[in-house]
Amino acid sequence: IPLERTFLAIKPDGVQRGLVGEIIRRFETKGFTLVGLKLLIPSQELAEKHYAVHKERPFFKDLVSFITSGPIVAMVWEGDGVVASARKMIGATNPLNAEPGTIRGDFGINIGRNIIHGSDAIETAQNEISLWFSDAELANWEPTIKPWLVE
Ligand code: YYY
Ligand code: MG
Repeated sequence: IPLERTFLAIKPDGVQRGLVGEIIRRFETKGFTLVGLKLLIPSQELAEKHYAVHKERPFFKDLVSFITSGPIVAMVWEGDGVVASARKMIGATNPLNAEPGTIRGDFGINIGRNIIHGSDAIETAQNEISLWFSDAELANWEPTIKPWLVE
C-alpha cells in the first residue's frame, strides 16, 4: 500500500518572515519524509483552483491576491497519518485560536496571515498534490533511518 501523503505550502508571509527553515525542520524532525519541494509565485489560475472550495466566501478575493503576492514553498510530505498530523502541527485556522506549539500558534496573530496551508483530508491531499506537482517532481525514496522511525 502506498504511504499517505499531504500537500503543504508555506505562504508568502512565512517566506518573507524567514520561517521556511523552521517549518521544514518541524516536519523533518517529527519523522515525516519530504518527497516534493519547490518555490514559486503561484499564478492567479493556480491559486483560484487551489482555493476553489472557498470561491463564494467574502475573503476569497483577498485570499487569492495574498497567495499570489510573492513566492510560496510548495511541499509534499509522506508518512503514516501525515494528513491529520500535519494539520495538528499547523494549528487552528485563526492563529489567535491556535495552541502554542503549533506553527500558527507560535508564529501568527492574524487569520489572513496564517503562514502555512495544509490539506484537510486524504482525498483533498491527493487532489492538491496533483494540482501543484507533476509525477516527475515527486521523489519516491525511503530514508535509511526508517527502521528507527517505524516498527
Ligand atoms: O484549512 P485552513 O487554511 O485552516 O482554513 P480554511 O477554512 O480552508 O480557509 C483557507 C484560508 O482562507 C485560511 O487559511 C485563511 C483564509 N481565511 C480567511 O482569510 N478568513 C476566514 N474567515 C477564513 C479563512
Ligand atoms: Mg483548508
